[in-house]
Amino acid sequence: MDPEARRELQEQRLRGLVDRLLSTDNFQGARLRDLGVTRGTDVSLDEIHLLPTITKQHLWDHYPFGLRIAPPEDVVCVHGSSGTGGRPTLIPYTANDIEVWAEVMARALKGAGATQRSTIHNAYGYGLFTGGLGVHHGALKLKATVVPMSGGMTERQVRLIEDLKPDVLCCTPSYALRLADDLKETSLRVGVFGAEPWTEEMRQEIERRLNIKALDIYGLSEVIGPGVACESLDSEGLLNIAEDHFYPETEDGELIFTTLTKTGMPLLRYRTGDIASLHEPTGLRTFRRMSKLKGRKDDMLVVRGVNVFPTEIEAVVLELASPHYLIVEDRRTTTAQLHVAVESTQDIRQELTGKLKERLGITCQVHVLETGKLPRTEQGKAQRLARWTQGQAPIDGLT
Ligand code: DLL
Repeated sequence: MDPEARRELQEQRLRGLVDRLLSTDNFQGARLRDLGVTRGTDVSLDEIHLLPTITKQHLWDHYPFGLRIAPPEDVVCVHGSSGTGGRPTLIPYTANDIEVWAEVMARALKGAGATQRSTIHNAYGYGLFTGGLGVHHGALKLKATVVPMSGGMTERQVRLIEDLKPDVLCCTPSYALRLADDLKETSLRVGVFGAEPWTEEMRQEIERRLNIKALDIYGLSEVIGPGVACESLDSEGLLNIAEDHFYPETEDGELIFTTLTKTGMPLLRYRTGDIASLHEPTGLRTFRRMSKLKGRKDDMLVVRGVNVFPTEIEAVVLELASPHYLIVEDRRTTTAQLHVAVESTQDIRQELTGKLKERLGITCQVHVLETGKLPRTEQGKAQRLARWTQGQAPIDGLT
């Protein structure tokens, strides 16, 4: 779509969204009225940054469905995430929202080279988590064949990949590596991996071990699930944002999305907590793009005044060790320490400590463990960061 026409469509949709929010007396509508906004045409895309943002805290304050604007009979399903600190976030979807989701996911899969003839092995978890069903809706829309494996039971996954010869693999990047441990030559050509942070170094490792092209997909349940943005075969390391449905902004590096077309629980300027940069389109594609995620605001570690994202540590670790690692933030005393536990058969402690110091500017305590000593993720998102505030270390071997 021509960028100018796209912008017009976005503005029209933004105004429609504001009208929908104003038609209810709930939180987002009331806030707009307080600002003197009485109808959609009072707002414009150029001035969207003047409208208030909404955060996860607001979602928790109005738990479970206080921010829903659709009548209950229009809600067709609920998704969400268990979230930080075990506080769930729940999102009600209307039939319209599912249609939007299927559309953006079909695009994402198609951009990865999937077609109606594809077999998509879907090892994202099915359930409240949006990964499994998001890919599922997109694959159906594309009329591809989807194998709804969900997560876990690796032996059976390997068997079905060998038997059904899928060309597309969808799962978390850490699980792709887990599968690579047990898979030999496969029919797979491309993987669509996301839901957790992963680096270029991790991408190279996955591509080498599975002999596929590994693409990054981004999304969050509050906005829709996977499909908010996704790399395509031609997108050169950036993720195409489905910005006809999800209008992106950044503020201090943080991504903010407005769900232009949702009707169940639409969000105006949702602060994601995710850090990335926005880029203009190039080539034949006309959507703006975003960088791979640098990290989450709340995952940023501040160690002796230095800001460190776990992804920076991952990039260094993968130069020397296997992709199974754990960062432990040791806050037992007032001077925080970072421990980095890796698996290797060689004594790489000194070299890794040196490289980490060079990249981060701080000295980390490196622990080299035997292969298999660190926990593997069979289901859900990989846990790369543990906090140690008192008592026993989160894993054996740390002092
Ligand atoms: O993780 C949706 C999803 C499923 C995306 C499958 C991609 C593939 P939530 O469980 O709500 O939704 O978690 C959303 O996960 O705010 C990011 O911090 C993180 N995240 C998602 N995708 C990526 C990615 C799904 N590609 C949160 N890279 C987001 C880094 C990601 N982090």
